[in-house]
Amino acid sequence: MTPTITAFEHSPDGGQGLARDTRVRWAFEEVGQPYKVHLVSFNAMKEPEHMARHPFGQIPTYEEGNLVLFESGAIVFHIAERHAGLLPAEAEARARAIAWMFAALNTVEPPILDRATTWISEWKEPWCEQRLRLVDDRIRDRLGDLSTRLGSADWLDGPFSAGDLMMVSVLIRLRSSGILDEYPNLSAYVARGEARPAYRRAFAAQLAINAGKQPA
Ligand SMILES: N[C@@H](CCC(=O)N[C@@H](CS)C(=O)NCC(=O)O)C(=O)O
Repeated sequence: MTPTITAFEHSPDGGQGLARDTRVRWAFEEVGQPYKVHLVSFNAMKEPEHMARHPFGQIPTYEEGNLVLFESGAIVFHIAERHAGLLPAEAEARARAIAWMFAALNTVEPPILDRATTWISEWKEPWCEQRLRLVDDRIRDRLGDLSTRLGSADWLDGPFSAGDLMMVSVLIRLRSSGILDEYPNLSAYVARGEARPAYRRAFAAQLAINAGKQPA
């Protein structure tokens, strides 16, 4: 059965690939699993039909038969568990790749999201600039350590894995801030992820929707 995911009918980023369906599309593309997309408007996301799929009224979701999942991390993990290509077969390497997925979502993404929230919701506040500086310091703490750990390696732990897919997806959100440029090896890491044919197909598919084109 072909899984169906949900995505924004009109993404607030206009197709820069920041909406979290992109990471799910990327995982599908890496493992060669075709998928369908059900587009939802902001209003429809808060209607009972979608709230039954996603308790917080967000995208992305994943449906396959009776299975309904939400949370991009859980969805990518599910795809990676079901198909070869995103998690190593060897048990300890697999556990480490999963740890990197959690690190991306739980340790690196939070201050990056804080930055977005500050820009979007708090820009009128007199303390916005001060808060932004503090948030950027917290981001730099994480990126500094991540940069040290990555060193000159291509990927975080051996071959490309779901851990890298998630980490690159999270770091991409920093592009417009310029902070990533302070860490050349992380910029190169993100560029390597974006250069993967699977990422390019995923990006193009979500861009086509946001540019008003029919998906290929
Ligand atoms: N932790 C969730 C976050 C989901 C999320 O924030 N989705 C955004 C799009 S990227 C959304 O639906 N925003 C609209 C809203 O929250 O109303 C995940 O990783 O899936």
